[in-house]
Amino acid sequence: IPSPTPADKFSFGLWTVGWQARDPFGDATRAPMDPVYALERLAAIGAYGVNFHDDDLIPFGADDAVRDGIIERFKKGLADTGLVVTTATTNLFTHPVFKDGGLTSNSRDVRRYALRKVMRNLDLAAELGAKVYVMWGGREGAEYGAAKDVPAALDRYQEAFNVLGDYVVDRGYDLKFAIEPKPNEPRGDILLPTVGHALAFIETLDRPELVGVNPEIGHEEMAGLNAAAGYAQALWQGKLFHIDLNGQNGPKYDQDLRFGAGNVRGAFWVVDTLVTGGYDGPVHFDYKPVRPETDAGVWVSAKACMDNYLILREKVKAFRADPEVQAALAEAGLPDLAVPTLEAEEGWRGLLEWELPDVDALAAREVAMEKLDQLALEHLYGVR
Ligand code: 3MF
Ligand code: MG
Ligand code: MG
Ligand code: MG
Repeated sequence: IPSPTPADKFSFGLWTVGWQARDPFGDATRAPMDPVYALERLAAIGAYGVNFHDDDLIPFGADDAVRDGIIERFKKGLADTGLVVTTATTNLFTHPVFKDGGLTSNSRDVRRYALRKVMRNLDLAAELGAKVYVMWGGREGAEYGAAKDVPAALDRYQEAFNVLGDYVVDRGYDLKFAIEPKPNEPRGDILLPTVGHALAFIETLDRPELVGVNPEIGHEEMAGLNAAAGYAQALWQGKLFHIDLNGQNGPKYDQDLRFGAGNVRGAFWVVDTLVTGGYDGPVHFDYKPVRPETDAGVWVSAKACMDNYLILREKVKAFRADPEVQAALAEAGLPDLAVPTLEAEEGWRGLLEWELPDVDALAAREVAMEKLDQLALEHLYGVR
């Protein structure tokens, strides 16, 4: 396998490699990670970019002098390592003030405070050159039906995106937003639970062009969905502004396994979708090195995320270039799907002139779908 290089545009959140592995049942197994150490280790394994929640870099409540010192030191780390800040995001989920949500909390003061927290970190994101601002609403939801008025909460969510859109435009920031859907966890049910919900919501905003999606493989699979299909529709709508790649084994808690672990077939089709669809943004991993690992295992897993992407990228390219695959695609009717159903100018009137086909013959037509999928599996299994 080729080694990861910055040209591959791999990026990691500070919260991924820096996760201390605290879970609902157990304390941290790893020490806090110095963000500059993270930059050095990421650069050493061939990463291109980094991203962070405000509180990943600057501890919640730090005073201005501390904050400025941390930012200066981080900037120096970026300059020394050549890493790029690709995106940034806001932590609106850890502090108890956000126990009932941030932008959609029932408390108006919490909502106003949450907006200020986002605005403050948008300033830093712009200063550090991030191009995308991720919005994951982990606490925007509820456990019980009556506890959240969903239409009212969506009104407030919409209001928040409209105000934040005004903010980046008025400030002249070159930033777009990417909504990250997730069905549940930490809330029992989260607003904008899937890519589809988010895409529909975006069209209701004042500036829909400023907002896209950041689908995470595991989050779609938690909802029992085919992640690749979500990425494909987001690309089709021009809304795939960012990606969170990781591994998941079906609908259960958010596993955040390293990319390539978990649903391997799903990962193959995600990479196929990204490569075939021409996605050219950062290839970002949002995963958690498993709790038993020490620092050594953290860096093994980070490198493995990139290696697995490169392995799968080679495999999907070989799959698409294989003459047997191309023949099977033709047999399965894929070229025909690319042809518009009606002739130009034909319209429904022209369609009425069309002589109806032999339906029984059409029903009996050959398809090569089993053959096609077996070819994909053989590429994935490494026997082709
Ligand atoms: C949670 C997530 C988040 C988001 C992040 C935005 C803590 O399941 O996936 O990570 O990715 O908040 O980038
Ligand atoms: Mg996740
Ligand atoms: Mg996560
Ligand atoms: Mg994520």
